[in-house]
Amino acid sequence: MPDGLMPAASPAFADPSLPPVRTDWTRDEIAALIALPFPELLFRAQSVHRARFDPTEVQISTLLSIKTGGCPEDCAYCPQSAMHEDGGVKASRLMAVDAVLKEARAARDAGAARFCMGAAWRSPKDHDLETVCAMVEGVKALGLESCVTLGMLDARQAQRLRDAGLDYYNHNLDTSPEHYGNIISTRTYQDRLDTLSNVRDAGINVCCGGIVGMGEDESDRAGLIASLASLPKHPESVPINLLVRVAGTPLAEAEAVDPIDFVRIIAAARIAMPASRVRLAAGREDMTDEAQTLCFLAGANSIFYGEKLLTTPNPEASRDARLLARLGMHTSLVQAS
Ligand code: SAM
Ligand code: DTB
Ligand code: SF4
Repeated sequence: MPDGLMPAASPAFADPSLPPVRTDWTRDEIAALIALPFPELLFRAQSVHRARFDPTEVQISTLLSIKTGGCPEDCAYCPQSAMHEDGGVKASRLMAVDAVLKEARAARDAGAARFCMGAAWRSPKDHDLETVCAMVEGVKALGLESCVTLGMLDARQAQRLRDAGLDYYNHNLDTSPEHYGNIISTRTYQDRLDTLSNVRDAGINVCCGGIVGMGEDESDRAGLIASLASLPKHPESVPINLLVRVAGTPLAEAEAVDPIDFVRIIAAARIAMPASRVRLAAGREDMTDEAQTLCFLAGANSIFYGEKLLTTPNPEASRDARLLARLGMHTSLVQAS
C-alpha cells in the first residue's frame, strides 16, 4: 500500500440519538441550501458529516471498464456511445474473468476497498450476466466489495446479481427530470427509477448520483439532489461527477463549472443524505488539490482511486496518496457485507 493510504483506525460511527434520515426533501429546500452563504453551508455540511462519519476517513473504489464502447444509448456526455465515438474510444468485447480478477487483485494491493466494474450496455444479455456474476464472485473472494454498472436491469437480473453476492449496483439519475431529455433520448428517467427499485428490492446496495456541468441551471442541480434524496431509501453511495468533457461528444464544449459551485452541490448532497457515502467521483483530474479539499470539507467521503476511470484519466495514485497524507486523512477499512 503506498504511503499516505493507511486505513483509518476506526470505521464510521453512528449515534442512535441522531435525527431520522428524511426522504421528503423538496427542490426548493435543496435550492435554499445551495444558495446559503458559503461558510454557513459548509458549517451545516460538516456538522451533519461529523455526526455520522469520521471526517478524516475516505472510502476508495477502483473502476474498471469490463466492456468498452459501442453502446447503443445516446447519453450526450459519454465517449462510449456508438452515436458519438469520435473521442477515440474503441469498442471492445466483454473482458475475460481472469483478466478482470488480475486488475482487481492489483487494485486491492494498491489499497482499494471496492472494485467497480462498468459495461457500456443498454442492459445485460443473460449469457453476459453469467460472466459478470463469475467476476463478482472472484472479486468477493479477493476480500473486496463488489460493484457493477451494466445499464438497465429487470427484477430477475437484479436477483441473479444478488445471488452471486453483489454488494453495490451503480445506476445514476444523472440530472434533474427536467434537464434529462436534453441529455439522453434512448431511455427515460422512469426507466432509471425502475432499475433502481429492482436493485433495491433484490437487496443490493444502491450507488446512484449524477453529473454537474452538463449545461444545467441551478434549479436542475437542486432537482437532481432532491430526486436522489426523495428516493424511498437513500442510495448508500452517491457519486457526484464533474462532467469530463470528452472531445467528440456533444458536451465537449460545455461551460466549465465554478469549483465553488461544485462544492456547494457536494455540501447539499451531504446535508440531504446524511448517512450516505458522498463520492467525489469523475472530474478530479480537472480539479486542484485545494478544490478537492473543499469537497472533503463539504462532506465528500469517497473517491475513485487509480489512474483511470472507465475510459478517461483519473489523478495518479501517488498524487492522491500525497493529498490524503497532507490532509491527515485515511482510507476506510472494507466493511463486511
Ligand atoms: N452503461 C451503463 C449505464 O450508463 O447505465 C453503465 C456505465 S455509465 C459510463 C455510468 C455513469 O458514468 C453514467 O451514468 C454517468 O453518470 C457517468 N459518466 C459517463 N460519462 C461521464 C463523463 N464524461 N463525465 C462524468 N460522468 C460520466
Ligand atoms: C459514476 O458515477 N461515475 C463513474 C462510475 N459511476 C461508473 C464513471 C465515470 C466515467 C467518466 C468517463 C469515462 O471515464 O469514460
Ligand atoms: Fe452507454 Fe452508459 Fe455511456 Fe450511456 S453512459 S452511452 S448507457 S455506456
